[in-house]
Amino acid sequence: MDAKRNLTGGPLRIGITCYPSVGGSGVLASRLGEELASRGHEVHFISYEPPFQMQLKSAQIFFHPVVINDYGLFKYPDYTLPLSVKMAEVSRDHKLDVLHLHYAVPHATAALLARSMLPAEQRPRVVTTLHGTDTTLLGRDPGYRPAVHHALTRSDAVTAVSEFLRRETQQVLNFDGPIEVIHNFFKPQTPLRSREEVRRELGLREEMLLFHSSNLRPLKRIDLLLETVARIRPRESWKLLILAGGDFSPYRSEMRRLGLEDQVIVRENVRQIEDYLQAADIGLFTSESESFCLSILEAMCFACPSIASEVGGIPEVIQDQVTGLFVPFGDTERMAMAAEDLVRNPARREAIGRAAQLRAQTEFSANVIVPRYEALYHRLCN
Ligand code: GMT
Repeated sequence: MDAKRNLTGGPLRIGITCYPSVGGSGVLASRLGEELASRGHEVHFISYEPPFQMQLKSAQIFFHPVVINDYGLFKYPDYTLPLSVKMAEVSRDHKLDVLHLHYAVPHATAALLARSMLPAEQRPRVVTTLHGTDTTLLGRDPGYRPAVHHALTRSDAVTAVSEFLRRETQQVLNFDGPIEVIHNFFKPQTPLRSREEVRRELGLREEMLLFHSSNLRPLKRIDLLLETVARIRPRESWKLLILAGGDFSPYRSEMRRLGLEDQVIVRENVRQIEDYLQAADIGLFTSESESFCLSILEAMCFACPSIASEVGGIPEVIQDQVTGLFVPFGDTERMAMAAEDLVRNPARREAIGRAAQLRAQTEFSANVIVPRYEALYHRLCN
């Protein structure tokens, strides 16, 4: 390692690659970049477009676009190779200390290739963060599994966003290298509108606002979410707001079939989620698999208690009956009963909401989590 870079606790030059589209990993990576920049590090995002929620306001944050050429020669356009070339270029030109990749494939794969394009003294350390799909989906696909395993084995450090995901990765990929668990964090921005203004926009009077946000992937089980709310009585007591990262139209027919057109409000691809989070009273999450569920944490930050299926890493985020409520996966009747109970019982709802907010602030705040990444980078660079 280059002597100049042998920094102990000083500012670093960090490259970050994530999926820039709507999704927890992109939110986490962009907010991590902002936090690192505010702590004096130089941050270089490398991707095909700027991350969804990234603020390019800081002089310490740079964005390097990856240009994808659709050569007729290729049946499918290739992203991994131009990404690796850009990573090598940025590492060399900006003397990166660390490349932090969110997702092993293709991001860590590209970083490893980039590193091998560079002379030894210009090679950054490679940190790979697992968010879920690398293990739970691609890790089970024989067409990807060896590539995921290779990316993890050759990374200088691997982190996972939950204990659950660490264990799954060890089992599914038979990976026996170290994996450091660093939970997700969320630092809410100040809402731009008041709770009353948002409730007015949503057409609410006295109703409780039930809340769900996700990218609507099939594993979020929007079918179960709609089935749950269809059971909640009385209907006049609530409305459901869905913040959809993506197109909600495939679910409209099911919504109509359940007679929920007047009960469900959908907002797609919202950037200022804090406006809506502050207006939410109860979160509902029906996923069949979830390595962490950043959306629950986002709700917790606004003292909104969530009812969630007890799957994956969710029990690391909320504790049943204390900072949230669990129901067995798929039990829409139990979830509906739990929601009715919270709708009827404001004192209990507020107590769980306040405990959730306190846990978010003490366990999953930027001040707790970001120094863990900084310590990891410094350990690798020294
Ligand atoms: O949830 C998704 O489908 C998207 C995915 C992502 O890449 O954003 O989410 C994963 O990463 C989030 C951030 O670490 C976690 O909060 C989600 O639980 C995880 N999703 C799954 O494991 C299904």
